[in-house]
Amino acid sequence: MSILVTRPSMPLAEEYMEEIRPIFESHWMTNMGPVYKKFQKQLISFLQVPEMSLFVNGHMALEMAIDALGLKEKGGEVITTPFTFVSTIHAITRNGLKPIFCDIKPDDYTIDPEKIEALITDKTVAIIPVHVYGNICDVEAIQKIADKHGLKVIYDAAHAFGIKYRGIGIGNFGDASMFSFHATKVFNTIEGGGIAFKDKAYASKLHELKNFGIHGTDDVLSIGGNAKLDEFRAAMGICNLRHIEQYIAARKKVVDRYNERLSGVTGIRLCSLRPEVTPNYAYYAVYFDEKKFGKSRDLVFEELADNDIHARKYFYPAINELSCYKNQYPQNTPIAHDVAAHILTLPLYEELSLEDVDRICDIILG
Ligand code: T4K
Repeated sequence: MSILVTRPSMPLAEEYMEEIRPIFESHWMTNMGPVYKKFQKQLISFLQVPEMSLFVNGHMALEMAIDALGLKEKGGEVITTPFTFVSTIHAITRNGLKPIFCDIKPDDYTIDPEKIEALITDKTVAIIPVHVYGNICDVEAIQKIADKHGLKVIYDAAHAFGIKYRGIGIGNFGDASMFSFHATKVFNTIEGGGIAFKDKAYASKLHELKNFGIHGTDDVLSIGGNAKLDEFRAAMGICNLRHIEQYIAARKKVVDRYNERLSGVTGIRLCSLRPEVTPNYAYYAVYFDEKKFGKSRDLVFEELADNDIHARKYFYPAINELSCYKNQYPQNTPIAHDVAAHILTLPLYEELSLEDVDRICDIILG
């Protein structure tokens, strides 16, 4: 059987059927119904965040989080990272804002706070950092810069579900954090996403934006879209949340075995985990230094593929090399380009056996 980069965690079919049975009785399928509300409450408690608004996917959640902070109206520049999934940057540009690419740190691939201030101009309105692979950004340094310059901070926390920093849910940092609940994530609602935030006034703005701008029964306050999480997906979330500790524990076993086999190998660089972080083991990213290791990232990728094992080059190429963004925005991000050219994310999911991890490592090291 093929080994893909990931395989979604799912509850037993019977458990899901049980959870959706009330929807068949009530015929209430979407528009923030009782299952949505129950799931929202459970998520707020699990993620230890003050408030949450749930969306049809992580991308729409991020797009609307930017809009709800008034940044679309204001216009201007947003400092972000070129080492991310393209969704982060699309969310910025689809709001009419200009992404300004800041380079990343070579050890954990998150935005380098030491390089942010030089990019701030009178047009800068926000910073959108990414907790890439579940590696936590330097949240304190970023907040200090944002406070000094009066900027909003929205974290793309698509990869960071359930992570804590110093015992605090990661969704508490910045003005808002977007979590993705896509099938390929540690936690899924099939498709889905959520915004965690503190400011209660923000809740009604997000609500309007994801529900056509409707307010009450007789008026439409703003030009919103439609990005609501439906009851069936919320039910999947309730089921998966019941098992999340087990999913994360299984992923930890896989990561521990990869670490045993790959750490200390000359020419292989693994992600360094920041101290005081409770991780979620979202991705296993390996940097291959061809000169020292003897094989390039692309050769390892092909050798694995020849054995029906499909790792992924997340995130290659860097965003400012993609056709839709190339040459449009200033770019001085050599570390991001270097990492994008050398990184491979290895298969990692709850059901991946340690025998398969060994087989993957044997091919890599062979
Ligand atoms: N910000 C960041 C930093 C993100 O990484 C993402 C999403 C977002 C924002 C936006 O969040 P969402 O709007 O997606 O909630 C995948 C995912 O579609 C995407 O969610 C994810 N990041 C990105 C990193 O990866 P692809 O194009 O690589 O997906 P795909 O279809 O190739 O699937 C990956 C592997 O998973 C395949 O080998 C097959 C396996 N798979 C996939 C699906 C959908 C399954 O086994 N079952 C499945 O149902 O983008």
